[in-house]
Amino acid sequence: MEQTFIMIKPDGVQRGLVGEIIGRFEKKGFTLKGLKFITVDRHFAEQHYADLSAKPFFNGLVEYIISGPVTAMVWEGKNVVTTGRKIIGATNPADSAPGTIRGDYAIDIGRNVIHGSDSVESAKKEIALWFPEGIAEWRSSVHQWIYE
Ligand code: YYY
Ligand code: MG
Repeated sequence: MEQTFIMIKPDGVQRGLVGEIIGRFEKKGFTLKGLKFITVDRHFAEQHYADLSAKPFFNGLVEYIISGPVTAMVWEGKNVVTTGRKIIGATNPADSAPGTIRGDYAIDIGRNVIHGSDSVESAKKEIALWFPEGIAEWRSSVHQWIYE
């Protein structure tokens, strides 16, 4: 089954949005497979955002991500990468639809509350980076009530 990497950024943690955000993924029917609450260092944040290292906002982005603890998660389910991105909303909260996490809880692009992998390939890379120890092996007992 497909997996994605979701991270509640330091602003989402500071603003008390962890429970709300986890609830949205849980209620959708996705399965939580990994979760940790950690502050990452500069080198780690630069690795996570390596693809964006040439962008003018890269340094500010790294400063933001290391500014406090984040909630790192692995969620599993059919099409969870694409659907997770829809739940999160557009990168710039000014363009995120109401009902999405960024549309409901964010205003500035540099404080957009949450990260979600943009493809199955980057999800695999990000899960390996953030959860080198591996993730939980379990199957929800409501699986048959979510999938036909
Ligand atoms: O995947 P997503 O988070 O929606 O956007 P990315 O293009 O991967 O950029 C990562 C991160 O960088 C974004 O969530 C906010 C920040 N950022 C920015 O501060 N300014 C931009 N013009 C573009 C992105
Ligand atoms: Mg991205």
